[in-house]
Amino acid sequence: MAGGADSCFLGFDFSTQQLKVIAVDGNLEVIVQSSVQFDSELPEFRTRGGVHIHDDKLTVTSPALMFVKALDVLLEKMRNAGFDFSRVKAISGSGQQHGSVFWRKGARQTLNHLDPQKHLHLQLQECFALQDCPVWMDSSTSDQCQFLEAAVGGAQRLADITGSRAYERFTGSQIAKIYRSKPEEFSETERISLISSFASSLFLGDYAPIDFSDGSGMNLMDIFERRWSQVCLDAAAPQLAERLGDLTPSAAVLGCVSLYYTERFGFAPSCKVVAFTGDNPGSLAGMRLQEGDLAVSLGTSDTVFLWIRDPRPSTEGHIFCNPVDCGAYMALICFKNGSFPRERIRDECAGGSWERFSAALRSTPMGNHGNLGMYFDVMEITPPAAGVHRFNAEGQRVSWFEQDVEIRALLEGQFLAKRVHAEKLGYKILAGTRVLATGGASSNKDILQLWRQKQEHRSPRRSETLQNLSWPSDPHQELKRFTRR
Ligand code: ADP
Ligand code: XUL
Repeated sequence: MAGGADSCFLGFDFSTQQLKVIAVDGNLEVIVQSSVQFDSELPEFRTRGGVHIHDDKLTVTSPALMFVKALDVLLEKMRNAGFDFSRVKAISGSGQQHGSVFWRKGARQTLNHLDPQKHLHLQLQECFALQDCPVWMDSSTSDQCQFLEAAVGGAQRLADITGSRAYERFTGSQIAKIYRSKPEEFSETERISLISSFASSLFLGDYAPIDFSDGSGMNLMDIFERRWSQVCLDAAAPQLAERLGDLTPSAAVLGCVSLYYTERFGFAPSCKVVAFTGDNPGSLAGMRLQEGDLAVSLGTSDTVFLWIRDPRPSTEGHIFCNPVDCGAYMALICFKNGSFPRERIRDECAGGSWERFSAALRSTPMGNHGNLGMYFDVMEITPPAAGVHRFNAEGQRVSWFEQDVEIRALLEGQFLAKRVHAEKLGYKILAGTRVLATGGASSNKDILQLWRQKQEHRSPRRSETLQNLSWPSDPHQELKRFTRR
């Protein structure tokens, strides 16, 4: 696509807590950034952290219409700030992985004929068979997971096909749950999108295909053949293939923006819509990760991922199709207790201030005098454990730490877990391994200090150098006391 300072490209991120956009020029310089925070800027949806946690504490959803309204608000913010949409050559972006949107029969017609005089959210309010989208934080589908694994011949067999054993948040089990618990809504459903393909559908004015990378997070796709796995589809729900539509490469050009955007905002009719993908695959592409690098994303969730050529799916962690190179893969481990416990402990131990939180990290030594903690505020994914677990230097369980010790224990525990689980999966973290950090908490240099070696930190947002940190001599020993697998 044409480069140069005059061209401009928009990248959107439909994430858990907010909708973000950046505009880059043809030299990849960021020229505009903006965002809409769901909780504070769209209070009518009454979310906390962008989600609704239901009474069972396991079901977690976000309103479909909130994402749509966020796009209305964001584009208007940009227009009011004088952004020239006519310069935009192409749009793409990412979405939180695994979340799903259930479009009601007739929604395609509405998407095809959007009225440029009206807000999107007013036109699409009747378009969803389910008002609330299951999102990646949901862990309510254990029964469906068991059923899916049994249907294909076990957890390892499912991983051999789809790259992962059955996970509660993966879309296949979520669809199976809706099919069984809400049969009317399911039969009213004309198309199921991931959050990413839902976002590209909004720009395209038509249903957009699911891309290979984000499609790998569903337990429904054969990641080696890059097509739906019939045995997995059949285990989830009937006539699923037609409800899911086609799959597409992650960098495919899907078409041009719909008339709605040219007429309402002045986009050029030639502005391309490139497939959206999952936020982690999007980070891999955006960080220009290379083979041998390790990426750590510190967003609402924490993830560790790397580029691999020779995938060996196992019953821990995930293998996704690589969004950049169709012959490659990415391996990923996801930790649900990322930003939320950091924010909780910041509020409890640092008066709500990241600056005081950082000062506590600076004032405590590496290794925290042997004090170690695991903070699973909600049921963790890796490992599947819950609760807060603190141990003193003698390995005895304790019920509290001094505030500064608590802050360091949280961070060291989070990073130890990343390292231990990555090594368990066979990832080699060698002296020369580059560790690249991204996500909201990567703006905090004192958090980045916690990584093990001097590493180059190269995120799209920042370019810093990580300093030394030595780890407790045997992290496996430290962790195996309280991780279940
Ligand atoms: P997501 O894309 O999942 O919505 P982001 O990658 O944008 O999340 O990260 C948002 C998170 O970044 C916030 O929830 C907040 O906890 C964290 N964050 C922002 N600034 C800091 C900071 N200075 N120190 C630590 N964490 C921070
Ligand atoms: C990855 C995962 C999370 C979401 C967060 O498997 O569940 O990282 O993508 O947005």
